[in-house]
Amino acid sequence: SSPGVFAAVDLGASSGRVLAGRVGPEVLSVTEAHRFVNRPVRVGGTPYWDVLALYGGVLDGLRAAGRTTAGTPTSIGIDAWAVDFGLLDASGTLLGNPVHYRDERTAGVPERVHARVPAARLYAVTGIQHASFTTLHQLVAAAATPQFGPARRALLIPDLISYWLTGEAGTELTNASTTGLLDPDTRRWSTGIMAELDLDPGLFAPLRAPGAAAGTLTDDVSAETGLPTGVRVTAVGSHDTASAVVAVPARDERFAYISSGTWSLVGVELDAPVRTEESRRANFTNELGVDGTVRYLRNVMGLWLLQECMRHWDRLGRPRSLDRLLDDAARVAPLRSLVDAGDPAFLPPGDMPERVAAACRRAGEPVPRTPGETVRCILDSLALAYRRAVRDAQRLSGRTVDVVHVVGGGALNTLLCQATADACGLPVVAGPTEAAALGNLLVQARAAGTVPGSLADLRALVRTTQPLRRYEPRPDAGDWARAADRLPKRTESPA
Ligand code: ADP
Ligand code: LRH
Repeated sequence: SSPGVFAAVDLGASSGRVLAGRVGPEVLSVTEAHRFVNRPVRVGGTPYWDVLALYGGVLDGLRAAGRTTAGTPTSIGIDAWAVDFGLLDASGTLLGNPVHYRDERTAGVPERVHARVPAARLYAVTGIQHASFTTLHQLVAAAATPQFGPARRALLIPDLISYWLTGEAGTELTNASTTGLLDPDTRRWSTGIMAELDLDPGLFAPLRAPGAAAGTLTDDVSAETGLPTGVRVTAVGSHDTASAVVAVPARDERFAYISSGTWSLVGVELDAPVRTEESRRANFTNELGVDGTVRYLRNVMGLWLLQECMRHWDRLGRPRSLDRLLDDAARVAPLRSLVDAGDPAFLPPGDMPERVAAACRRAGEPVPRTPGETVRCILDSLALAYRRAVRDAQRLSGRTVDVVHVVGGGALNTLLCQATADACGLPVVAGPTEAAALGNLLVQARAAGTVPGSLADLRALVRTTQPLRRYEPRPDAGDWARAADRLPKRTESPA
């Protein structure tokens, strides 16, 4: 078959992009049609996603995608960050801006939820990590607000964009798994858990799997973007991490991945969920992947720590470029100061340099005095958290790995990639950077029949067409095992 043309919309927590791609046997050529910032807006103390600005960026991107040399896309796929949703009334109108998962409206909610459904039972049914921000906790918080009265539908972010493009509502499966309300065995809603928490299963649109048809562009969208009305929207792994894992260029199953962006999602790919008590206490999550896979992973705080430091220095009127900060950090002695990069204290927005300093003080670590020292502390602490997650994933799942794949924007951070190889004692293969968009394109292409095959075949296509960089672990790069003992062990999830 000859290559097909597809557009991928990938909305990350820090930026959105639309890529146009030609995909066929031995062909995976992509052009970035449009990139735009994703800047959450704080109103009255609540951080919101500016979802109309994002949708505007999607329309601009689709218009641009139609004009690249790749040709007119026949299908569009949408992926975005997980857990968040918009509420719609009976007429399909959005009821207010989606609230950012970093909002503190869920404070105290997990405790209330666990009083009704114990944490151990939730994990036994859904296999989903304990986190303040899961959709389950957000919905329980939202249900207590007046806005919820007229709400008839909750659409996850990529499903909301898809709805606006096509007029058809659905809930894509990989992202549905992040709600904490899905049973990964049946791949259906856990209506039992929903009933125990007074959540109406009818709030969610019908489930659809990656590869399924999700509608065609409305006349209005066609006029806005200049794309033909016949252009399809295809469900992809609409959870950005699910799409990113599709595009991990692994040769076989013995790999760990780090999907490295605002978050670092660190884990392995399995055929079945692991829901042991040990796994629950280690706060590993079982999110659904494409083709019946399970993404068994831990959320590590990620480059958010660095983004939020940069935002703080900007606010102070002392902006620093990423390149300069990474150069400065490279000159600081390795393993100087370490913090627990999974500490929920780092979750909300705020003065991150001070929060990092405070964590160092608490742990008896040298307190960073300069931006370079702060950034070095963040990168070393992330690498140490990756080491722990890669080791824990293997121990808890029984899967052995011999390589760590780093995908996403963080794959461009050479200092972090080398530290990751050193910390894990394993080779790191870095790239592709736009893994989520590539995984999105590949699943569309397969649904359209322009590339055949299994997940392994799709990965081979990424491996043979995309630039990758390899880092070997250096035996003399510091004592990471001893470093791991410097930090107190935190219990990851509630009893
Ligand atoms: P998200 O999808 O969560 O918005 P991305 O995958 O786009 O995140 O990754 C964004 C991050 O990638 C940035 O915060 C930055 O730390 C890192 N990054 C991007 N470009 C570079 C670069 N040239 N060098 C080092 N790091 C980079
Ligand atoms: C990464 C991501 C991650 C989720 C978080 C909310 O963008 O989707 O997989 O845990 O955002």
